[in-house]
Amino acid sequence: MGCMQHDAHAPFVDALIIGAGFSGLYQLHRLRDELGLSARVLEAGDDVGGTWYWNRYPGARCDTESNAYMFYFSRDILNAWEWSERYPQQPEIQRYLSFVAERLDLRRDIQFGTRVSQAHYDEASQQWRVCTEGGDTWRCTYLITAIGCLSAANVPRIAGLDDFQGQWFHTGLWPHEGVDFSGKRVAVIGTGSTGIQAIPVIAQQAEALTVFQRTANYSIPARNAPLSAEEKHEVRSRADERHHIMTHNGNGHAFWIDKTKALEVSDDERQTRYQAAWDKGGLQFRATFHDLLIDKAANDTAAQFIQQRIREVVKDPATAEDLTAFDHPFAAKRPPIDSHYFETYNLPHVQLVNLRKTPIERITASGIQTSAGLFEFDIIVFATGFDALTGAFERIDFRGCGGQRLKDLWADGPLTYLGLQVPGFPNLFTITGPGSPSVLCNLPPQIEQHVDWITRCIAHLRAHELASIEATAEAASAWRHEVNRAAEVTLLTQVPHSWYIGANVEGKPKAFLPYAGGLKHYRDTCDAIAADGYRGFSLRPSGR
Ligand code: N01
Repeated sequence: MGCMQHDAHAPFVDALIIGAGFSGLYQLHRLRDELGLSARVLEAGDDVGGTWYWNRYPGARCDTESNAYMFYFSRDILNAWEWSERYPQQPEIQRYLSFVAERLDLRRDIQFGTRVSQAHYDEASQQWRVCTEGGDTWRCTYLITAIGCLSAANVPRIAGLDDFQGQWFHTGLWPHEGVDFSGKRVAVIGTGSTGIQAIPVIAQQAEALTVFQRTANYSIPARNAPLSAEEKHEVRSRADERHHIMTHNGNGHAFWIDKTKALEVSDDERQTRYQAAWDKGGLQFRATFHDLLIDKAANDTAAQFIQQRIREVVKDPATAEDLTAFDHPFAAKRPPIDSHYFETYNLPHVQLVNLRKTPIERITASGIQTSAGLFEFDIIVFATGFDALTGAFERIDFRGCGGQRLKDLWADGPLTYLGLQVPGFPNLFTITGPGSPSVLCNLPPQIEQHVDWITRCIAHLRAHELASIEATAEAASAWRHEVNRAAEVTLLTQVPHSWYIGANVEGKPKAFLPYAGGLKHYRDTCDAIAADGYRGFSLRPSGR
């Protein structure tokens, strides 16, 4: 409880924002510079960036194309920035966010090196009291989480890790000074988007690299390249057109999903279309046909195409077999894109261990013991993902009305209304929270939508002299039902071990976490609810 007891003189701001990534920066700007509120960001890292501050692993790069991975709320800011490559690398995104922070003079209201540990709602004062690990207390009217969807690193509890005499790292908490792999025997555990980005880069340095794969993963070539002068010009000249697509399709990317169904064209036509998408590269591959994520038979055609391409690349037949032993539909888990990932397995110093055949038994002082024997390493890299969407909330002791713990309320899975608010937690807003499109979407446009909605909501409260807004329990329960319904019509639920349902973290309740109904439909729903007098929320006057 500590800091909560001595808060009579704790500083007060209208709005406190936790996190200084894309979400926190834009939210600070809108509340401070447009609504004129006093606002402060508390950020655990020593700089802006959020996800991109922590994820500095080798090869860290965004899978969204740079022209869609940026803010669109200000054409001045958009026009003043220039990306160098088709997909931005981590340091460039960090520079971009720093540029935005400078341009909007945000840094003066961000407190770095400050990790929030507790946030309790005080019903008498209708204020939030927020404590930090350093022992500071703040009071605020509105508390906004901008803590990211994939920010709580998941290091699997493998027996013996403490015995390991070498070094180990999780990709999401990468040392700022970097890691020198030269002359080292390196293990990478995990072949999700992160592992697939990191493995080819680590292979360039390491003396020997062993990849431990549990689930064979699809990946599409990224075909990254520097942007030409014409492409750089187009980022600006076609911004309106691109933004229209990003906000009117389901996934927030700057491409439309083809309206054709996979099985309504001839085999030749289908192959030609897949090949063109493969050659173009990128996440757009899954937009080749309209029904890839809803019809298993359609999806199978994409899966087979990808399997054939991988088998053409990987020379060792046993390795190719292990890499393509898919057990889930294509893109039912977030599909990675890669730069020479499969080619990496043709290098003589790189080997693959299929954990489905020979599972890890334990980690020892010198390496990883599998059922096939001991592999010795100097460095183990965990590319094992995140406690997604709810993990970052679990790490803060949130308590709402009547002292209710968020942890308890979410014991069977998150309960939110629109992924924006939680019943019993007045004036707590959760940017890209569970139950919003979040990770099923390109995040910057989803973040802009959430921040815009929250800002309008707070403006509404102030204009009508309302003290608080809170999701009703009924609305949250109905929304949970809608989140499940939207997922069930897709193939996304056909992956038993997906992090979309929390299955990657031991003990985590199984519940579908993001909203799969698409960003456009979601935004229309949020807007209609606001226009309808904030249907499903209770709005309370001051001093209720
Ligand atoms: O994590 P993941 P990630 N023993 O959970 C394996 C975003 N992202 O960091 O599939 C052995 O996808 C696990 O195996 P399995 C993006 O949204 C974005 O790669 O569970 N293996 C899997 O192979 C992405 O989807 C960018 O069987 C274990 C891997 O570790 C999300 O982050 C770049 C294990 C984890 O894959 C997460 O991606 C990178 C164990 N005990 C990431 N536990 C952009 O470009 C887990 N694994 C924006």
